[in-house]
Amino acid sequence: MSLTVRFFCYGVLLTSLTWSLLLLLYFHLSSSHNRSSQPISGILDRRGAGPRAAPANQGAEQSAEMGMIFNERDQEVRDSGYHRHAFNVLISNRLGPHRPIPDTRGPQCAQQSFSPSLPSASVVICFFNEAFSALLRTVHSVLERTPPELLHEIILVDDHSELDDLKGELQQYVSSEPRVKLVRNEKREGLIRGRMVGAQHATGEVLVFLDSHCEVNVLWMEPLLSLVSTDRRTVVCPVIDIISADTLTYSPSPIVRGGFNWGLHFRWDPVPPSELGGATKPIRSPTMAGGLFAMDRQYFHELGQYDPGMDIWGGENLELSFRIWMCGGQLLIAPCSRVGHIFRKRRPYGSPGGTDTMAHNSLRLAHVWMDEYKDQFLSLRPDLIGRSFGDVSERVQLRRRLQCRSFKWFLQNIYPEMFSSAGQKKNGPMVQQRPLRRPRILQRGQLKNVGSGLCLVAQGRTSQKGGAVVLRSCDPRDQDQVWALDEDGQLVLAGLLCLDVSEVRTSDPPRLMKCHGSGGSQQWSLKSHRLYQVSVGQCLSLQEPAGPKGYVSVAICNQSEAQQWSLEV
Ligand code: LR7
Ligand code: MN
Repeated sequence: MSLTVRFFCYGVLLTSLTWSLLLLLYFHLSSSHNRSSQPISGILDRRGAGPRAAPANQGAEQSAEMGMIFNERDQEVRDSGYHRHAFNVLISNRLGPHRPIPDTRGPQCAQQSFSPSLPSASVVICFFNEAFSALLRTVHSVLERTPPELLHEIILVDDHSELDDLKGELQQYVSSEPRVKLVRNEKREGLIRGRMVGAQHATGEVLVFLDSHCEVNVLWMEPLLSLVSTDRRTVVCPVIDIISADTLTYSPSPIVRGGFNWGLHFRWDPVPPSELGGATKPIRSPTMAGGLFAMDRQYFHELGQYDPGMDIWGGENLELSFRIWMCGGQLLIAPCSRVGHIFRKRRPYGSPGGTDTMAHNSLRLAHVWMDEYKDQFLSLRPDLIGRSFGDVSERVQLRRRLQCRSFKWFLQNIYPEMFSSAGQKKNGPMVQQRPLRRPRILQRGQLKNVGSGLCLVAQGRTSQKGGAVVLRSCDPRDQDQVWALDEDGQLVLAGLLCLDVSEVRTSDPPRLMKCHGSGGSQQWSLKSHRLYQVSVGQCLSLQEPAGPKGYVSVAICNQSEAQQWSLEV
């Protein structure tokens, strides 16, 4: 080895050592900081590691680099977390049980006042194999953001989970917190019978159901209880804010209401102008998403709880929604009550025996509640005609006993959208709707790798979806070498496609994909010349040893020149 090369190697070694030490120190500090339950963004900013300036919302904005991978252990937590839970458990663990979240309510909500004598609530959270940190954050957000006099208890129903930390560690936690009770199912029941078990144990006046990966926002409980106490046959949902599965960032949802299609999939619909009252006025909703709502406890029982013949997951939300409206109640969304929910791209668990419980449950609800309209469902699902769905006679009797109205009445009076063309077209499964917005471009230019002096370009055609990217000699006149970095962290090549990584197979090289606008796999942060991939937790790097092909990959972040990039004209 020549002297210069040796010096260079020592230099790199020294720099990376210093860097690793600094990172170690920073994470040690930020985790002890976390335990003392102050906002983590504070320390990131102070230590100069925070990617953005202190945000307007009281430092609630979370660091984009929260998911950075430092070693194999981090990688393992992240990868097994995605596998088991379908979200970024590494970030969830680092966030810990408390974190500040932005107040996403409309400005007028601050002016709302509530009766001093609201009823008290039993919060029921049913879970199966939930990530412990997410479950704990759900519970803590309730404990910390609900006035003690309104929180009668929290009932956790363990639906026969298999994960170790949900056994001993959870038990220990619960025995230290008198307001939290834990009930364990002896066998897997599914979320529907699971919630019924929770309701059976509850003694508060109002039941409030939550999924096990939620975070409730400021003054979330008051609007729910206030509406239920005014009319005990009113069932109330909060607005469900979005917690990103990849970055755990909390962001507001637009105000939409619940609908469904003839495939009996839930969907979000725009609120018709006739239903819009004002920023704080509740909105009538034909259906609920299912997981998050408040209901008078006695009324829950009078109305027939849930259909105990429904298994594991799916359909119970439409069944309860139809039942509420058709049998004399109403379903509202309180725009000033906000609860975040982790939206995953897939459900991380199956059902015992692998049955399609959504189909089974939908058949039951169609036969009990939809009268002649069940044919609309069956004509879309001819595969289900003749499939057995168990005995529904008790539910039919319930409908008779409660003297409920017809499904036709429900459609005509509560969900007239179903008859409009818009209502009939969309038959796909539930999609998560986001407001349309064109993100602002922050920076534009060639993306030059400092180590090699080469520029990042498409390997094949710039417009080819799924195409790889490679390093080639820079040509400032070539429009196909121009990248734009926008405020959502998207890196868009030639105004066409976005630089994207596979969240599941992180070792796959990055590629060009249609821009999806929901962060995660397309969210990058360019800081100190490093291009950090937010959901993978690693940095864009020239593949070493640098071969003539100019391949790039994402790798554990370091200070080497292979990971130094500049975006400039
Ligand atoms: O076998 C099971 N046992 C359980 O205890 C399966 C699930 N569960 C638990 C699970 O841990 C979670 O806490 O039940 C809860 C809901 O399950 P998820 O989170 O897998 O459901 P989801 O969020 O994908 O689906 C929505 O639709 C479901 C239909 O059955 C339920 O009604 C969910 O509560 C509901 N979630 C929401 O409404 C949150 C907002 C989603 C939207 C839009
Ligand atoms: Mn959920």
